[in-house]
Amino acid sequence: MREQLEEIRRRALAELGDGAVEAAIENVRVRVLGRTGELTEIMRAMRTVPNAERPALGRLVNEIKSELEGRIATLSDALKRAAMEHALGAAQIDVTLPGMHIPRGWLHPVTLSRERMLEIFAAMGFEVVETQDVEDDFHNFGALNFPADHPAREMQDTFFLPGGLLLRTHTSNGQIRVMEQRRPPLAIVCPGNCYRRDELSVRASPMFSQIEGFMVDRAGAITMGHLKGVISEFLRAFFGQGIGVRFRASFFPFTEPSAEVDISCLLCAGAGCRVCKQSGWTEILGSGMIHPNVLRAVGYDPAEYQGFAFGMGVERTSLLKLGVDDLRLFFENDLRFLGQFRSASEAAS
Ligand code: 2U9
Repeated sequence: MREQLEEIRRRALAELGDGAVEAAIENVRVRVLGRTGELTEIMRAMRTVPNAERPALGRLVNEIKSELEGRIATLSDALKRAAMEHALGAAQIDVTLPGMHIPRGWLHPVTLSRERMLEIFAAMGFEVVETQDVEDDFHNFGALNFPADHPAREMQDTFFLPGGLLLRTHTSNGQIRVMEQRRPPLAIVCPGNCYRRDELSVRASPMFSQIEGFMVDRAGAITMGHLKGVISEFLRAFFGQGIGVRFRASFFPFTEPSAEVDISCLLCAGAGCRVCKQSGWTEILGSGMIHPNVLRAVGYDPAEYQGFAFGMGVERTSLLKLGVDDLRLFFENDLRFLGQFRSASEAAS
């Protein structure tokens, strides 16, 4: 049996020479060391060996086993290292190649305008609140006193979603939600995207952004005078102290009385030109005292609370401020156009 063991060792070591490939190593491992391998068979046959010889033979089996295991481990490590070196050699990086230029971005002109507008309102004590774009009928229309047959509620004007939801057509939903949750005094501005079924054109876009705001306090504490003061202050801070501001009576379902606000034409300073259609004025926002039905819809008693609200399109306001004559330029993302606002972005950040 001793000779048999030495023969197993000799043959295995011959097969596990320095150049042994993976298949040969695996072959020896299974044939000699495996569960039904040659060494296991010998251990089993040990029962027939006289007691006196058994310990020495057992030691020899163990010695051969660890010798072969050690040799297999050494060869496997060497093979792994060689494979790794080969892979690294194939994927060598040429550190002398020129690097890839990653250009730094800057803020979009509409984002810059929005941030400036919010900054002016924040300086007047308004809090900025953002709410959801997907809304239900009540928060977008019902609570805002839109009659059931109002054209904005038609399929061709609003994007309706399954389950009675819709994409908000203005950010007024945010103001309704704030009023539902909180009690006056409140001074809030709500920026956000709005959606209407318009084709993208010089003047309109199916997605645009608005800033709306409101101020509510005890009845009598907030008047049309406060509305005029806040709006005039905002417009002069945004467009320049020298501009003219005028309020024109108007109608909205959610405000009564309502007023549209014009600024003196930025191009001709009020003298009259093609852009302002010789009127000297450009419409800039809508406003009014919050309708009693809107206050009731959020659980406020109109005899107890009163306030004003206003709304404006951010793209339209930016367009007038920057002297851009086509709304589409804000959505096309042509870097030749956007690049003109790079320094304004860097100055703001
Ligand atoms: C509540 C109560 C009243 C917000 C208002 C306007 C007038 C308005 C338009 C300007 C151009 C939207 O982007 S635009 O098309 N907005 O004319 N918005 S008053 O009134 C509200 C809002 C919320 C609870």
